[in-house]
Amino acid sequence: MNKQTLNSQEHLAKVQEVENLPELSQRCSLSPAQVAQYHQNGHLVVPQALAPTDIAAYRPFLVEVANRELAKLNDLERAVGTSGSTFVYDLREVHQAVWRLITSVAIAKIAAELLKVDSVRLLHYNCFFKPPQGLGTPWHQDCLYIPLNTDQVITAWIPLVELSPDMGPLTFASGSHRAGFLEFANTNKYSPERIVQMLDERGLQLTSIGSMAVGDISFHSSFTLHSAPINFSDRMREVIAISYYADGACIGEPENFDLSTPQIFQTVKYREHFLNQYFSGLQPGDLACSPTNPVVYQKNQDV
Ligand SMILES: O=C(O)CCC(=O)C(=O)O
Repeated sequence: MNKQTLNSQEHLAKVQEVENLPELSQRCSLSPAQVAQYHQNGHLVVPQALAPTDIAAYRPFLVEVANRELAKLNDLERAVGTSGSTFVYDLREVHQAVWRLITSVAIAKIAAELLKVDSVRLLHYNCFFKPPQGLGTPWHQDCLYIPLNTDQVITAWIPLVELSPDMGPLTFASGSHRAGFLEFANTNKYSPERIVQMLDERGLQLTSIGSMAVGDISFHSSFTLHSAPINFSDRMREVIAISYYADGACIGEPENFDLSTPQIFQTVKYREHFLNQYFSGLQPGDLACSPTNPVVYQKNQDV
C-alpha cells in the first residue's frame, strides 16, 4: 500500500481492510515429544500452527509488500529470493498488516515454548520468495550474522502457499545446532557436494522439509545448518520468516572470522548492518533491547 498514491477515500478503505484482518488464532499446543524433537534435530515442522484462512487473509498484504521490496534487489538476489547483504524488510518501517502478523502471540508462543523460555523478542523478519527455476539457497547458519551472544534464537519459516517437494524446500543438517560454528557454513570455499560429504563424515543427516500445507510452520535454531535447492516448479515459492530471541540476551562479541572468502565477508557486513540498524549504540554485553525488537510473547501475560 503506497500511501502517497492513494486519495483519502482509497486510503481509508485500505486502513479498514487492515483493521478487519483476523486476530491470528492460537490453535496449537505443543506436545513434550515435539519440543524434544526440536532440541534433538534443531528444527521442527508444526503442522497447522496457523489457520489456513488466517494466512489467506494476510497473504495479499504480505505479497504486496514483498514484491515492492524484492523489486529493489539485484538480479542475483531476486533469483535466490532474498538478499544476503541487507534487510529485505526493515522493522523500522513496517506495513501495519505485516506488523500484526510478526508480533502475533500465536507464532511467538510456539517459538518461546520450543526455546523453553518465558519470553521472546522479535529479532527480524524476512521474505524468501524463490521464483520458478530460482537458484538454491547456499548452506549457512543464521547465527553467524546475528549479533547476539545467545543460541536461543529461532526462526519460523512460514509458507503463504502450499509447497511441494520440487519448490525448493528447506533442507537441514539435523543435529548440527549442537556442533557450534561450522567452518564450512556461510562460505563458498566448498562445493555443495563437498559439504554434503563433510556432513556425512560428521554423522549429520540431511532432512528436507518436503511438502508443506498452508498453515504449517517450520521452526529452526539459528545454529542449525540449512540450505534450499532450486525451485524446480513453475510457481513462486512464497515464504516469510520471522525470527525471535530469548528476552534477556545481550549483544555478542564479533566472531573471529576468516575474511578470505567473499561470502563470509558479506556475512560480517550483514552482521554490522544488523547491529547498526537495530541495536544502534549498543555494545557487546549490553542487553539486546530496542524499540524495533519488542517483547512479543510473555508467559502468563498479554503483551
Ligand atoms: O528460504 C530459504 O531459501 C532460506 C531460508 C533461511 O535461510 C532462513 O529462514 O533462515
